Amino acid sequence: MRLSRRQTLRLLCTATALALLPTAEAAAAEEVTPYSLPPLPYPYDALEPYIDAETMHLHHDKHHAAYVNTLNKALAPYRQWQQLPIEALLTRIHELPTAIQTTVRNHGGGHANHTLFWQSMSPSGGGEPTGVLGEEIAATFGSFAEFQDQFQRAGLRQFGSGWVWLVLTPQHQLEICTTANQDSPLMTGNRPILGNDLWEHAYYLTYRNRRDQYLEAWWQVVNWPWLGDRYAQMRAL
Ligand code: MN3
Repeated sequence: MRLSRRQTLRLLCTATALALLPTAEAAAAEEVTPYSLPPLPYPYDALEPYIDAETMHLHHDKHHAAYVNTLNKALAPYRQWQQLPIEALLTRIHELPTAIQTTVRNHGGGHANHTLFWQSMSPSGGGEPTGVLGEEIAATFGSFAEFQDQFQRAGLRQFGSGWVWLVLTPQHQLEICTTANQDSPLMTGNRPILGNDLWEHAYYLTYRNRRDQYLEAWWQVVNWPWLGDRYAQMRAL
């Protein structure tokens, strides 16, 4: 069969389009999504009765996932910034293009804060910190009980959504502070050791409006051995 010039051209175009298809698919698959939702280090119901399974599902699978997705989308046109670990991105927030600063503050902050939050809890949590962290908390606040009291009162005082933190300052002092929304202590040069989520989504299903009860109960799931290791790493930086 002899093809007209027009038919040949059409065939070639179709062939070219077909040849391009796999390439386009490959490009889509290669789309860089440098930040990813870490799986929970324990089952969803592992922290009950202190934190209920439904709260954990919504908090991790919906809230945290949304922070990660929005962060990846916002950074898609900024390849050079995508290379940075999330902590470095937050530490250097003021160097970022202004177009993405707010998104990185809110959603990058949300990603980092929640990643630390999941890791700082454990079904076998509770008790008191030992080792260097235990000693430093006692030396700084007078006692572990006094530290807990100050931490809870700071968490209760924070108006609206935010976080209450135990941080290591650039002068290597332990301090309790709060941040609004999803702001990270990294944005002001502090290293977060431990943080509790003061957003209502963290406690409302079980504790309703009683943030004080949530703050009190939360100590039962705090993973002090893991935090002791984290403290050693933060001090070494
Ligand atoms: Mn939260």
